[in-house]
Amino acid sequence: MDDVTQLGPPPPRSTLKLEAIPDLVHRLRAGERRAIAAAVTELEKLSTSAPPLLEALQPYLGKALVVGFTGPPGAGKSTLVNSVISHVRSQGGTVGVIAVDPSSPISGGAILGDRIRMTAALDDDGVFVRSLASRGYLGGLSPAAVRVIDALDAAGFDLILLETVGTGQSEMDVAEVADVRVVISAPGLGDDIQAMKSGLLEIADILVVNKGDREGAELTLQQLLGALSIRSMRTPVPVLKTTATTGEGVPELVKTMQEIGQRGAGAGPMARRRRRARYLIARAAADIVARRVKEDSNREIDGLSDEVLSGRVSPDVAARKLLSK
Ligand SMILES: Nc1nc2c(ncn2[C@@H]2O[C@H](COP(=O)(O)OP(=O)(O)OP(=O)(O)O)[C@@H](O)[C@H]2O)c(=O)[nH]1
Ligand SMILES: [Mg+2]
Repeated sequence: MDDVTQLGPPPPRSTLKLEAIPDLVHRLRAGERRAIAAAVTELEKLSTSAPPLLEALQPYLGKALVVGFTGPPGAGKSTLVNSVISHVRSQGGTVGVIAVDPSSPISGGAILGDRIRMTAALDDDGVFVRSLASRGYLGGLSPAAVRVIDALDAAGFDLILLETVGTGQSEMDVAEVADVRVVISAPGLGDDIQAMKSGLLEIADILVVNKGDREGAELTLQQLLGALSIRSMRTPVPVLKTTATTGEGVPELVKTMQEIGQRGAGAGPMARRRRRARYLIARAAADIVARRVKEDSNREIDGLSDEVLSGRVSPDVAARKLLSK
């Protein structure tokens, strides 16, 4: 078996000693902020202590509902996250937030952390926010986000929100691991329905038209409903209108998120844990294959390449041959 850790760059050394992991997990489970922050840091950087730490967290996973908030830059995702936090907190629930590549330069949207700070939620033990920059994570951004989800889940947060800009593949990947996917649009984003066509519509469990206070919100809503009816989606996707700045429509959004999270074959703690584990396995497997293919002196790949070049086998068949080894 290939060992993933031997194929890539060496993992960053950790100051967290193996013997200290049980205590860290104990304190994290008790909701101690510093312990949660320390665990998240180890996991996002995939330090040498990350694998044993992840293993120690496994028995405690599956409680949190993971909801992805995806949409074009400037749609109001961070503002909506903020608004959802306020609502869930008012009901006594706790919220963890992972913002992936926050604040695109295009929209000039504030960094999520700043928005939360504005509401003083950072002083609230029921809320934990971590932003992941788009670079600097060993093994990729999405697996880093998945590991951070595990830490927040084990720490007992009821709801984990993942904010991603719905433009790149890694963001779409992150959506894959969410239990519920909320796709957010807004009027006045220019070609917003067009932006929705880049696969976003297909992954949505809930569609939100935010900036409901703006002119054109109703039109955007109608356009989305039109686009949905053309696509004959498997199950009808709820389309909701919100105004993130005032909180209007947010209680309905949260209720719908919870309902969708609780029904269907993909619901329940085991299904949630399995979804994340499957994703990590698929990513690790893809990385192993990609690295093998890139190796310069790989006779097997050279042989297969020659066969593909000569037209004897298709790239697809060559890939299958490679995987069956
Ligand atoms: N009028 C109005 N403005 C809103 C609403 N929601 C968000 N905004 C504003 O829209 C701008 C962008 O909001 P963000 O929450 O940063 O949007 P985002 O989708 O997180 O943006 P990126 O993270 O950059 O992709 C900010 O100026 C918000 O104040 C809303 O419901 N109504
Ligand atoms: Mg944002």
